[in-house]
Amino acid sequence: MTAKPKVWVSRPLFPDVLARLSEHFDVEAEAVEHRHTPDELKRKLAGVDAAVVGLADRVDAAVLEGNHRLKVVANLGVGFNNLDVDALTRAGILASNTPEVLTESVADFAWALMLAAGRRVNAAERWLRAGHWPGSHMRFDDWLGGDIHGRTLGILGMGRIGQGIARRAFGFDMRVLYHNRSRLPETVERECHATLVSKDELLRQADFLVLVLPFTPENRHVIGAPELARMKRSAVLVNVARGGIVDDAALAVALREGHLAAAGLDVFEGEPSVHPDLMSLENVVLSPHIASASEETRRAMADLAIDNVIAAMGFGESAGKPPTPLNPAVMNRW
Ligand code: 8YV
Repeated sequence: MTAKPKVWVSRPLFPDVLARLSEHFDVEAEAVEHRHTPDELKRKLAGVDAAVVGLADRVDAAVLEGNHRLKVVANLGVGFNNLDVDALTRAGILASNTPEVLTESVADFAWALMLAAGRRVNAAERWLRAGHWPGSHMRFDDWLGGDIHGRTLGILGMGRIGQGIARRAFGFDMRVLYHNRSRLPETVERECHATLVSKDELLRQADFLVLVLPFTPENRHVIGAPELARMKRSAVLVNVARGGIVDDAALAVALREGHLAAAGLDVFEGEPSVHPDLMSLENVVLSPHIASASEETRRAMADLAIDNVIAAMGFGESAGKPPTPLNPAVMNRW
């Protein structure tokens, strides 16, 4: 009997998903979350035919150097700024990501951050849990947030997730503005009740500004001190995209000095570390990059990642046809 091809899974996954992978592969799955150094990653990838990786694994030319065995790298995420797709393509390695399956859950979570930051849910809960309510003589005008309904929602980056966030705004009777590289088809604009404006206009008019851009070198610090200065002092900023899109130090200054009312952040520059100034502010809601973390969605992401591995490696019903490849043409060279 010929040996099964080998797959390395860089982070713990659902056991039943791993079991499905084991039907075709010899699977080595990390049992605990661990950030691999480039050297560790290089060693792990050197001994396998396919890998399932996460955003903490930076797969670049240096890591791939001298690797003549690896065929597939499946990313557990729609964003793939951790993959150097050009380097993977040059090496003849198929890359895949997990689009679509997480769109609605991330849109839900953007709303969770908007609502929590806008209405000060987390700060109020911290105060209550600390036992301050009894005997506090809470005033009628304590804990005031800003309304969400009837306000202007601005979306920077109007891909699938941005559109999901926009569609939800209808129920809150909000006006929706967006800025994007290109204008959406009119039918989609109508469905989202969204109007294209310049970035400057978006910054000036948004009461809630939600960032859903992919992380590219051009998008680094798209929101920094100059942009924050153009926003309303009553505005709330929400980031469910990537940390480097916002200058976290500048954001902390704006929040502390009242140039911005509040923020809701799921992603951070240099995560899992979070800028200490953000950690100490009351008017920011912080979550550890969990926008896609619903039971259904994380399962769908894991399933999709391994479907790519199984199909690309020539197994299962879709053999030879991975569902969400980033560089499918490499397969013609196999
Ligand atoms: C993460 C994400 O992949 O899909 C993305 O781009 O950022 C997330 O869904 C997820 O948190 C796993 O780390």
